[in-house]
Amino acid sequence: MADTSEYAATFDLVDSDDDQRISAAELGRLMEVLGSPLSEEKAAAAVAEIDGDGDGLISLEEFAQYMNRTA
Ligand SMILES: [Ca+2]
Ligand SMILES: [Ca+2]
Repeated sequence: MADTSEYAATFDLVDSDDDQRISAAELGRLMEVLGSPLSEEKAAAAVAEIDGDGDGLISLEEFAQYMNRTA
């Protein structure tokens, strides 16, 4: 089980509609804010890479696991 508390603040920042899931649209918005906009396809591909259970959305748990993997 990944330590999610470390990533909760970042996750909340990206999750702009507060449904506790990061969608491809929210990820796209984040990258735009960070100055490296993603195409819709790239955002969807990035979500698919992080999405562990295949529901098309990133949960905090999946986000933390991904961050731990890439750290
Ligand atoms: Ca959301
Ligand atoms: Ca998921």
